Amino acid sequence: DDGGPQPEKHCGHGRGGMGEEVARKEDKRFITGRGNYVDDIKKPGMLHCEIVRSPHAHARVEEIDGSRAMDLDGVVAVLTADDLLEHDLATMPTLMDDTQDVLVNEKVKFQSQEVAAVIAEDRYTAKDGAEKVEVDYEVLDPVVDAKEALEADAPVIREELDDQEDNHIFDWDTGDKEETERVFEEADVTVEEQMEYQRIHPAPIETCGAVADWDPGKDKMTVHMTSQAPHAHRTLFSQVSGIPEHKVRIVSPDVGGGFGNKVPIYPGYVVAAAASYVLERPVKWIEERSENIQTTGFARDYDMTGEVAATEDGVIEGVKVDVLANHGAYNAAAQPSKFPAGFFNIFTGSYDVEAAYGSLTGVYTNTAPGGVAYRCSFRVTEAVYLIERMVKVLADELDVDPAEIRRRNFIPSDAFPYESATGWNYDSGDYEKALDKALEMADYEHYREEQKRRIEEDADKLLGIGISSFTEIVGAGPGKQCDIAGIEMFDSADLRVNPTGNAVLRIGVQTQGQGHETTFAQIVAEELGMDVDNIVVEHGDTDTEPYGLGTYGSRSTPVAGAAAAVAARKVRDKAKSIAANELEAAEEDIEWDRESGEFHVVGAPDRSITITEIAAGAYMNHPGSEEPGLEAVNYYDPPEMTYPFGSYIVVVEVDRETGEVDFEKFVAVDDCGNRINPMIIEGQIHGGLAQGIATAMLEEVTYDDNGNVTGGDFMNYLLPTAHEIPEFETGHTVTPSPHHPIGAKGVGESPTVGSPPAIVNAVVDAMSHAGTTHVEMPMTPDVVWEALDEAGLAL
Ligand code: PCD
Repeated sequence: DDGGPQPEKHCGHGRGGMGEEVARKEDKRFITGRGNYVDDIKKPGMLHCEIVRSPHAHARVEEIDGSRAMDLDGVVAVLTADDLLEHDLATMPTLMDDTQDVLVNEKVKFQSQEVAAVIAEDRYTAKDGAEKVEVDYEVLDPVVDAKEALEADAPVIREELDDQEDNHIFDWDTGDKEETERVFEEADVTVEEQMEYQRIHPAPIETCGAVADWDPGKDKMTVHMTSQAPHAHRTLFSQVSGIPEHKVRIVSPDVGGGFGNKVPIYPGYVVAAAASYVLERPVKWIEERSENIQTTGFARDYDMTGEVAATEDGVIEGVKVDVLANHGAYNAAAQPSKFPAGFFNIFTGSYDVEAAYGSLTGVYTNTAPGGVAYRCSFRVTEAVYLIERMVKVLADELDVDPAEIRRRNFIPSDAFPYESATGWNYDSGDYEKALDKALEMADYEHYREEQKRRIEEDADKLLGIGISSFTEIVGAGPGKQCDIAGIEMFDSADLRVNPTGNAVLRIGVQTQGQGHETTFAQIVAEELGMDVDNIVVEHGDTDTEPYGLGTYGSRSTPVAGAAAAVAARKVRDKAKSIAANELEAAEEDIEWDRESGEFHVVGAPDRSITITEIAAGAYMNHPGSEEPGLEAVNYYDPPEMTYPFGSYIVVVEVDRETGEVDFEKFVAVDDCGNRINPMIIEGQIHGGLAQGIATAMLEEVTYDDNGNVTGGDFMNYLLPTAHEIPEFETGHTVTPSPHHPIGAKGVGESPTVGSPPAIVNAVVDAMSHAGTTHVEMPMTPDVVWEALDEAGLAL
């Protein structure tokens, strides 16, 4: 082998391989209105499903009367838990081994929970019908706050579970407690800060939905659904329904954003499938916006306390964290089953820390279930926020520049592969290089001067500079470490080259807008010397694609991307023997040249042959020593995860009169190893930064004491618009992953993971001269003004 593509040297063989800014193949259909989303699917005889939801957060269901709904012309059925019980479908497993009601059996546990379903000839009638379903409730006291849920007199939410006498779900810890305590006792300095990562919601443009179609002629269930993990969903569907897996087909067509929201299975999908099975007609269920925000997987909701022990020079020796995690009414977090706190373990970040200890308690509350990885590799976002905030807290305590304190603590670039204090193996990194680049791009020294000047002049607008030098962990597996409901987290690619020299690549992951139809074709183009236009990428249909675990945790490039490269290399190997046959040379004498993409005889570059000619040979003149055809499959179990990183620098102006925050400068330097498509990466960074700004400045799902969702629609759950988003200046460094076949790491999540602490650090930095150590997200003007007021800075 030629050792794979080299960093940044592979640009421009001109065939659309690694490093080329190939225009997105999928955009032609998206921008001409030819996308095919679940709600675009219409089937003959299709019925519509509307879900009746509880107005109460905690209540016993006494009686459900669907008769007035049934009287409506066009209503075909009203389904309740009793109907589902007949088919053993009243409950479903969550991804964390809990059991959730599909339709409420006895007790409602959060507001807007699914109580009944109305099936009708059209959507309007279904909705009218849902309003006519009468439900008698015995209203119970709810508890929505995680701390209150643990108090002795709190109502017990999950009393139906054996041995469940309170709202406590689990305790988890990691690291070396004694050693960490020792380090803290002996340290020169310790700092502590409590901070909340508020409940937020992925809120993709397209809400969740499904079209379920039971075919009694074939005994086959086809479900078109908004799925980030079609194969895993097929297996779970089969297990829950009892329909054999080869008679279940899940199709995830075009998906309008996932962001972790479409990893779990929700009751609506199951109801649609059950209704289709019972009524023997296709049934469509499409969520409304508020249903999506109020009931489907939320993210974060961690109440965290961080502590750091350091020398007086600011060398970090120990990190301690303690978390209270609100999981909602069911434990339905979407993460590898062996990690109840996801990848929160990566809380020592980019720093070489001697001792670390983390503990976490998960609790039930009367709120929607969740804990999905919203643009986050399973809770690493919370961990990154905590450590990057704590580094700033320490820097202020010691009066050391926040850039300088990071430099003193970075894991040195020659220390990789590096094992962290909590036992994780970082593959590669060069943190100082990324920070230096960001500092230069941000004109850091200039803004520090300007900041001083404004303080001295008692200016109305303060300046704050925030840094985040984050490390992420993406690309789950390995399978032995990471599984979903027991299925190991590998991924797959199946590459078939046609006689005329073009190819179809089928992959186990699903795209929700990331551009896989382009980037995965680029991987094959690079590895086979084929033109990118000659490769079509298919995904999202379990009847034709190889089994894969889905797209989340930025795992597509690290895992399925590796599978695509390996499959292409297998094809290349076989191509050599065909080339030998065609060129009448010995196979050992055939060499593949990455630059030209051609196969030639060693020492005779003019005796060469292209992949197109080889494809013809494979079908029209195959060597007797080989099977005809030219294809390969690879199931890739990664040896490790990949650890992308970056440094973000945010400069903000804080208005002392209004509490308003303006972005002056926003610099993002990312390192995702070898880059497949720089333009797509740039788009990923922009989108992710917008979501990071949303988290830091605007978004929060809130509840009142009665359990009413008060942040459950776009009037109250504030998404940023173009108006709130500043210009971004992006840069990159390239530190390849040593274990990935093409040296790539994931990148899609980095900006959302890395940016909130940079933004909060910037706002805190504007006030730290007056003693402010923390400001809670979302930093709306009133929150910022309060902080200014407390520091004596408000005007
Ligand atoms: N890349 C390149 N290069 C490199 C890396 C990467 O080029 N080195 C590219 C790829 O290929 C793609 C992208 O970029 O295309 C991304 O990638 P990644 O990182 O691997 O990732 P993925 O797996 O593919 O995806 C996932 C992600 C996530 S996770 C999220 S959230 C988000 C992101 O992605 N989502 C979304 N992004 C996006 N975009 C869009 N448009 N949409 C969406 O939805 Mo989770 O966990 O689920 O929460």
